[in-house]
Amino acid sequence: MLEINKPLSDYKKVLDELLFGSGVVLFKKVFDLNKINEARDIVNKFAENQDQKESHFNSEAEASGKIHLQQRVWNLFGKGQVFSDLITNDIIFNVISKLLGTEFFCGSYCASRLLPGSLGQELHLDYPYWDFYKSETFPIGLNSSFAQNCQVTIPLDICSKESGATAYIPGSQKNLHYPTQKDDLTNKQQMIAEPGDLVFFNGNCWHGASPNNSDYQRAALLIEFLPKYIKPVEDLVSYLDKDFKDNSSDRVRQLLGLNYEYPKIMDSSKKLNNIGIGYKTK
Ligand SMILES: O=C(O)CCC(=O)C(=O)O
Ligand SMILES: [Fe+2]
Repeated sequence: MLEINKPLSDYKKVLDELLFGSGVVLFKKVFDLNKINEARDIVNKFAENQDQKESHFNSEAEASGKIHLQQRVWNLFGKGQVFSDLITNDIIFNVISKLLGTEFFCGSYCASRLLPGSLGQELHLDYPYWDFYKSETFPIGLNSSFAQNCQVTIPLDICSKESGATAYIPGSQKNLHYPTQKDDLTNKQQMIAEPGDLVFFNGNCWHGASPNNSDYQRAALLIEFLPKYIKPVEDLVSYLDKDFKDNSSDRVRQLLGLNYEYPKIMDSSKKLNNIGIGYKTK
């Protein structure tokens, strides 16, 4: 992990680290702690008052009855102005503009809160999509020769070895494939960081929440950034009525993207654990 402690004018080494190095870059002391604490209070309030929300790669936690210790707060843009303030930070815009092009989008903005005793996730990648283990559903020849996405983590609590800082396998983004128990996972590191810091990582890099063995919570904001070309040119779906959608063939539904559940309002999902191959529970 490359650590940056002072303001940068040249981002080349950051881009190189994300693409060809460890895949992870940490910027120290970026955010005002008042803003971070404001975001933390809102995240905690939602996490404590809402039903358990959809989470991912948590088959181990689900199988052992501990999934309620791995909480999500989704759709953060609508949950307080502070979330717009944090995500529009200059360093974020500088790095992502260079990596993905200046007209990039946000594809997901949520919080991941690990309570003491939570088990963590199976190692996975977030992009080209988190179900990349269904390899037959992706294009032949897909590789990691260019940046397809970038993930950002903004710690709201101390992300330490004990409290479940996100684990990652340095350099795993370079040879694009979904990790399984057959891969060498011995060089596992963690994205150790504190409130106020800002972490970038390549979405092709294998990673996952670690167990929280501390006696305090570990919450972090998780952001997915995407290049603008992921948007279809024509909105083919809004124009069609329910009758057409209900009565169209499976192939037509596939062509309209109706057989794939994204983009979806995660806040309304009734699933508790979605996605993942569950190799820890097999
Ligand atoms: O909470 C974390 O440490 C990581 C979460 C993550 O990678 C995910 O849900 O895709
Ligand atoms: Fe992830």
